[in-house]
Amino acid sequence: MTGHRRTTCAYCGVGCGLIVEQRENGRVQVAADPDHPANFGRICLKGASLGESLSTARRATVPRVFGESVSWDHAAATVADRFRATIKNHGPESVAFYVSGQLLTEDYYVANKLMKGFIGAANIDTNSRLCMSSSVSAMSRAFGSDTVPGCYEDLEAADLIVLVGSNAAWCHPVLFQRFYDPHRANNPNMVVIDPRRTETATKADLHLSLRPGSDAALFNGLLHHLRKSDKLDFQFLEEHTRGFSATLTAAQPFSIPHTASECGVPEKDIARFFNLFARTPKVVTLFSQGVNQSSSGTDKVNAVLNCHLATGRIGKPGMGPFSLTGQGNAMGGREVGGLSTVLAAHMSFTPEDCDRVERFWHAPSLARKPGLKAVELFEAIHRGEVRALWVMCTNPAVSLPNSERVHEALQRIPFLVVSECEAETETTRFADVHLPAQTWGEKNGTVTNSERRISRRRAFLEPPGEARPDWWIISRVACEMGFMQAFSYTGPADIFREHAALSGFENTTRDFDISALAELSNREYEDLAPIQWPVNARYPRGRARLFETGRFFHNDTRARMIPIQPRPPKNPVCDTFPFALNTGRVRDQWHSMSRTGKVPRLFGHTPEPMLAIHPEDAAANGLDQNPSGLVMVRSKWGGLVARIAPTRDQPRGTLFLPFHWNGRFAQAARANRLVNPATDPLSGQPELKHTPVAVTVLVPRWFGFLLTQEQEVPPINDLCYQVSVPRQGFWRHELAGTRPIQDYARWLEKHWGLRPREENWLEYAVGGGGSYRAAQIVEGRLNTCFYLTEKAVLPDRTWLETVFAKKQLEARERRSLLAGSLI
Ligand SMILES: Nc1nc2c(c(=O)[nH]1)N[C@H]1C(S)=C(S)[C@@H](COP(=O)(O)OP(=O)(O)OC[C@H]3O[C@@H](n4cnc5c(=O)[nH]c(N)nc54)[C@H](O)[C@@H]3O)O[C@H]1N2
Ligand SMILES: Nc1nc2c(c(=O)[nH]1)N[C@H]1C(S)=C(S)[C@@H](COP(=O)(O)OP(=O)(O)OC[C@H]3O[C@@H](n4cnc5c(=O)[nH]c(N)nc54)[C@H](O)[C@@H]3O)O[C@H]1N2
Ligand code: SF4
Ligand SMILES: [Mo]
Repeated sequence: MTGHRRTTCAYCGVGCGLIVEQRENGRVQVAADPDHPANFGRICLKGASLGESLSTARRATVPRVFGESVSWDHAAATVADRFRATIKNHGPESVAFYVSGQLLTEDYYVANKLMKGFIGAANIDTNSRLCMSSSVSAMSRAFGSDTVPGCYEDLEAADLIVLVGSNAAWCHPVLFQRFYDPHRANNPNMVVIDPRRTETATKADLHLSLRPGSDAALFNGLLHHLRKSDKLDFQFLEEHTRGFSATLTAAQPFSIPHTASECGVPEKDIARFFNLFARTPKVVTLFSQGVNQSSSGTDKVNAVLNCHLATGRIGKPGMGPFSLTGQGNAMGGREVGGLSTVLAAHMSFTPEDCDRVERFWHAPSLARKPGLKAVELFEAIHRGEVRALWVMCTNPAVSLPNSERVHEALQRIPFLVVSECEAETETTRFADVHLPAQTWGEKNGTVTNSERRISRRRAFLEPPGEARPDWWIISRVACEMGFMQAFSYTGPADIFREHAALSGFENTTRDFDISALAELSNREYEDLAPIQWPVNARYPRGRARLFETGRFFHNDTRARMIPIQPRPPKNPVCDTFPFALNTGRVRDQWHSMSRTGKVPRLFGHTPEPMLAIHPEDAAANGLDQNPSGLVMVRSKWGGLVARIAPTRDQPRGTLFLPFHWNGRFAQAARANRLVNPATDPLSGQPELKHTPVAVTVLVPRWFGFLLTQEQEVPPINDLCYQVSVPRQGFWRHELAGTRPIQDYARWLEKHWGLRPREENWLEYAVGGGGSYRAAQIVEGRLNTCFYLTEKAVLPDRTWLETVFAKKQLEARERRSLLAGSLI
């Protein structure tokens, strides 16, 4: 296919519209869609580089069963037989699906229907459990429904934006640009609440660097202050809420001095924030993983919602609480009911809902109670209760906490199926059956973004080999299990229509209703323009905001204020593990890097897994005296090696490590080896932002780096640190070893396939192996350079990286090579 096609971005929940153009030469150009209401022509670097991520080089192209390539018939029969046998012998609860907010709505719908309606258990959970389940629980508790009340326009209409636990400048960049423009004078006021001084915080008018985990105290304090300064909307409270007096009583002790001491923030900053909030009616509070990923995440979100309900600042232009969804279709997953704790189409496990869904699906054995939540699910595998697992579109070996234990579970489970587009991930290594999935650019369907806007993903590429869309794979297995009638879909449009019809089925009380889309023709589905739900007879063009009239989805139409008793993180720091480890994202990588890892320029920003630490903490622990910068980080759950990046942006006593790195690019730097599996009692969301750890110096025998045009090589066993990333035209390998290298040339030849014996090899070695530098120029171009030392400082990589781009080195550049910078 050549020409233009509209679609949405593969990555985050902002849900930007893109226009892809396939050129005659096979190249794909990706640009922002000027007409898409999520981004109106804006794009970020990850989105803009999607065209460079399309290589099919490492893709899965045929089904594999026990390591053998097989036909789809064989693979589907194997999966169906093993699932059927497991269910027969051990009951429906002995099987489970672990799915993903990156599936399309149609994929997700079919997976949920198969598990909850036809297998008859609710053991389908999703990586969204790790992502926004605390927000789901809190909004359900407050509103009686999992509803994001507002829309992106509210961010532009607001006078004050409060970001709680969100690094939106990096993680929701286009949304961030909608309310922050460095060239504009009248940006709304911005308050950022985050222990770290993030990129987002540097743009804020006020940054509250609060003590990790103290957000509930902060918002209790705010509620109390709103009351004291007479900013409560008593009419709204009287008419539209319940529980406010108990809630205000619980907030009573949180005076400004008390809040300041609980949060470790100066009183004057607390007062400034409280006053700004009190006097600004048009305020949007955006929240994300800094509050969700906590053992009290649900309470923290309710503490935020309380403040908006108490002031009636909800459902109106420019104001409201706003949960940021992370993955491109986390919201779509919630719509279909992809979490084990809900049923389908925003229905729960009440007898009426079960009866309704059972009739709609003609389900032979509908699940009647919630299933296992993600972290519990992997524990149930250890206990032998779950014996067959199907993982789709997620990489739990990297992304679940306490990952050594997760690896053991993946090893231990009698039958593991993985639907994955890549040929190899840390999870597929454990798979008995690997089903090759299509991915972005190949698949057709819909996604829903953070503001409830449904948009189409459209295919524009030929899938490699036998890769298939996820809805097809699941339906194929369902048919093989004997559920032909319910799963004989001919395409995603069939599934979407059914999903839309279910949302409107006997619906008098549910927020999620897209019944006006249930009759779309295939053509109309193909052309579907972005639209915000609900989309029904009353709102045929969708609806920007809910709760305008103060009516909520609890039976009595009133929202609930929830009294909050703040709780500290489950596992406190102690003498043995004195640092609080925080984990999260970097600007240019996406999760376990399966797509962003294919784009060399995305490694420019953060080429290594760096551990952020305050310089005084580094000094106090002797870490600054170690020229390699390498450290061992240990927790009760595991250990890893990383390089420190001292920065005053990181508060004392805390550390930050990105969770992206895994075995493919870095040996032993997977953050979740360390992370505790503590979860929130209501949402089951793990506390990924707080694990007590210890940090000690790691003194390798030698350390260095190798830049080479040669291809990627397998990890070398006797290294204590190896990070290998692609850069434009070469690979960058950061290395450290515990054993001395006797003969550098031989070592390079053996492990890296380099040819140091050739004439064009320049080298320089000092005294018995203390230091070694080498470079090789082939046909006038830099082909390889290698720098190793036992204790000295290595040259900066920046200049050398630029030399790789040169077709012909100048004499001065050649002379400078072994120095590592222009002399
Ligand atoms: N570049 C990039 N963008 C992404 C993703 C990606 O992988 N890469 N993933 C997407 C997904 S799935 C998600 S869920 C979103 C996540 O988006 P964000 O939630 O914005 O990202 P995180 O880096 O996980 O965490 C946000 C911040 O929470 C802070 N934090 C830690 N502890 C606390 C605390 O106790 N209180 C407060 N107030 N803050 C705290 C951290 O310091 C961090 O800066 O990003 C989406 N966008
Ligand atoms: N320590 C720590 N851990 C975290 C977090 C954190 O902040 N700290 N954040 C958590 C959060 S919020 C999230 S969302 C998770 C994300 O964690 P994961 O879900 O594990 O992340 P991804 O790397 O996006 O995994 C998606 C996988 O699906 C594959 N894939 C892509 N497209 C398709 C497709 O169409 N079909 C199929 N079948 N496969 C496909 C990709 O190649 C990739 O292997 O991580 C969580 N883990
Ligand atoms: S902001 Fe998110 S959806 Fe938009 S282009 Fe960037 S990664 Fe894609
Ligand atoms: Mo997420």
